[in-house]
Amino acid sequence: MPPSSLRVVYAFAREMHPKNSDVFIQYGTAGFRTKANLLEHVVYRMGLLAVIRSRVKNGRTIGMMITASHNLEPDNGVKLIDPDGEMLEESWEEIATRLANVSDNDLESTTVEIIKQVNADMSLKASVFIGMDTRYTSPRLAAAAANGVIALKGTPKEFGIVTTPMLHFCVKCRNDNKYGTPTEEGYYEKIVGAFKAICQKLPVSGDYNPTLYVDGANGVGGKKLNIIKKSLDGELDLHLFNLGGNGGKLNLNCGADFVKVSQSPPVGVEHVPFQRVASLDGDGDRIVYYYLDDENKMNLLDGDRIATLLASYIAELLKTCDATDLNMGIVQTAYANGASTQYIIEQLKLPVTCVKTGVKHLHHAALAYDIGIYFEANGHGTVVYSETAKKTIRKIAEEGEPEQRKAASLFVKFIDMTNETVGDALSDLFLAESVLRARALAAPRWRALYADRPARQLKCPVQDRNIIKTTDAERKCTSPEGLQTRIDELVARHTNGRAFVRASGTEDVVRVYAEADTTQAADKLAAEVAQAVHDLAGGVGDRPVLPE
Ligand code: NG1
Ligand code: ZN
Repeated sequence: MPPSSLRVVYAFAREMHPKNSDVFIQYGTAGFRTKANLLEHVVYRMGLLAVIRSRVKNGRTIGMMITASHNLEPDNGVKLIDPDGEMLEESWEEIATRLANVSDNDLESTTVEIIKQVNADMSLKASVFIGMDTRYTSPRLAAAAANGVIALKGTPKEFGIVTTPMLHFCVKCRNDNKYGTPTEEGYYEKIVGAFKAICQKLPVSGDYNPTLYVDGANGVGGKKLNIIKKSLDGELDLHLFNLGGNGGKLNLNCGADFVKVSQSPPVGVEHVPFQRVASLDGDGDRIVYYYLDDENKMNLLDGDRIATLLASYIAELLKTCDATDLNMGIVQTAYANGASTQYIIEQLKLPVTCVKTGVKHLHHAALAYDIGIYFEANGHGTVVYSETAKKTIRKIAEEGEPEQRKAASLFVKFIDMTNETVGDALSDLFLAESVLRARALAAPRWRALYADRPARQLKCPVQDRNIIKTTDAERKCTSPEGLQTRIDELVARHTNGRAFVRASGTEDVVRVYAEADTTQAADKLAAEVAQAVHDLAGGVGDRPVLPE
């Protein structure tokens, strides 16, 4: 396609999706995310970029998801999905940022430059899958995305309202038909089908109760569970709350992020003592569990707990299959509770890798293992299996001794139930429920596997969060000068203290995390570190901390 035909890129921009804001916007941990009214031109331009990316990948399908995940309703966002269902390759984030910020007048020439820079063959076909969450601003943004795709003569396919992980799954299936069928139904068939097959092999026993309450965060995940519920043949007795009706607001005082950060139960959910509740986030890629005890005390089961639960069960299956030469490890971030890391190393005797925040980092590190389990403490995670691991397990399921065969055939279903492309609240829910069922476990015994260290997370407003630079998987801060020394002094005053700070990739804040041996001490340490950030990193306002 000669550059002259890119005139249409400008025409669409000017007529339909003009850039009407000068606010600089950056492709961060989760793509572009900000107030929805600042995003239309950005999403249109990402439609252009998705087509270029598809052509660079020889016409393989690229995904575009319109969502701001756990953020409140006024926000929205867009992120690109690479052909294997993974997050956009990191080196393209800068290109995305450049394209999003140029003026409408420079859009055509910048597009031409990018096409040259990445060496895209514009004569190839290009395919882009577009999905969106339930926000009222999403349809308009999805239309802008489709226009971007059309402007560069790509083919958009709209999936309507889907969870983020469903779209990742569909992109992967479209490019690799062995993985599954690239539709929402194909997703249910594979993942829910595998869960039902596991239930057939594992009758309910012991303390496991198939009743599960779910907080849907008034987002898309709960809606999809409502569809799935009808096909579960009673294997799971789902009670769904916060499905978006009754005036419930997306992620407001509910959902996985609220539950994890505030360590308190969501509104809108009926509570029965010791009843397991799964709390999803707005776009269905995060899940945490919790229950209230008979004194109404919150007992959280976060991403670290899900990771350790899955890991211990997979390790047992591997042993029974006699396939322990497959190596297995867990990937966490600095936000993982210290007690979980200790439990993995000392009790599960598995290796742990610690990486920077952001699923793309966890995902890549997990691929280094035959079986890599990765979870952020906030409940975003999954399991990835190497081709060798899959082949080995399938072979044992067919040719092994009877005991091995039994374990391996459970394992095969476990693999099918996993959305390996990205953390997926629904797939994780079925994985966790399967393990609880296999182990005949109730939530209190799951929680008794180790005792969390008390922790507190805070956020601090500063003039420019980019002043904070970190190293050692974000556990040490190298800028501004003196901040790390100050943090070290504060931490040293607390028994079992640990604290770190980093700039958020999704919000204009610096995040503070602290752990200590009591809740009071963790709260105190977090507040002290926040004060240090305020003093040394250009805090704005009189208070160092914003409410979560
Ligand atoms: P930021 O805002 O960079 O901390 C948050 C989460 C990440 C990840 C992204 C994407 C925490 C502390 N951070 O990122 O883990 O999930 O959002 O949604 O939970
Ligand atoms: Zn999310």
